[in-house]
Amino acid sequence: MRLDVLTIFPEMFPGVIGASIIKRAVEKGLVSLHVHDLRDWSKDKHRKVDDKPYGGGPGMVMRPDPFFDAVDDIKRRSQGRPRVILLSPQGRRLTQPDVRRLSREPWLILLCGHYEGIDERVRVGLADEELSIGDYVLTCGELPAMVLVDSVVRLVPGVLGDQASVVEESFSDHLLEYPQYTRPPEYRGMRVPDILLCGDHSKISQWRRHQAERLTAEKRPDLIENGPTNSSD
Ligand code: 9D3
Repeated sequence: MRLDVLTIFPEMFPGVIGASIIKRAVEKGLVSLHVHDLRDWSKDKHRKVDDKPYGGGPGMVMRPDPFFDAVDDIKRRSQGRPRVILLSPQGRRLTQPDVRRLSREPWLILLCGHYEGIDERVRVGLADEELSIGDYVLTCGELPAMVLVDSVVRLVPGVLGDQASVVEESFSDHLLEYPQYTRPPEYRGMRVPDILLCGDHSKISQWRRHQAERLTAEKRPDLIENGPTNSSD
């Protein structure tokens, strides 16, 4: 899978990319990830990519042409059709089914916007879809782009060492996970449940299933009522 990110803050990415499973995926050649500075496509001598809003009002708006020119240039460098995704608070909320779908795409281009807003023509004429990562306000689309990259890259075949865990996840994602324990058997007065030490694997499976159901009902009743995604998606 190829991923291109268009941003005015390219320096935000290397830390996240270099310190995670994403780095291994890139090193294994499973994913190629290219972060581009949108200002490289500015025609202005000060590398400006925004301007005053038509019709007046406060703040600035990101111009459409650097986005369109950048996507044109990036497309020309590779063959195939990329899926262009605009990260925006107005987008549909990203869920695991979207992540799964996007992980099957050969090529994604991610467009990061800003609090000041983006010229509407980017949404209408350039983006194939518009996604948000949740109902809270951030200062920019760069963190959401990293969230999307992280969630999608981990599902690219071969990226996770243990593919069984991904399969299992797709069967059980309407439930939270059961509680996990490791040594020591007692810590600060808190004991590991005896059943996990008894060695009876069918009993242990039963207990884990029951705990998963109990924890989900307690912490995320919405998952039981609506299935893996919220009904509003
Ligand atoms: C002035 C009105 N604002 C809408 C609430 C505009 C605005 C705020 C914040 C425009 C962009 C942003 C920056 N956030 C994103 O670009 C963004 C985002 C987010 O803030 N929350 C959740 N998902 C996303 S995806 C991109």
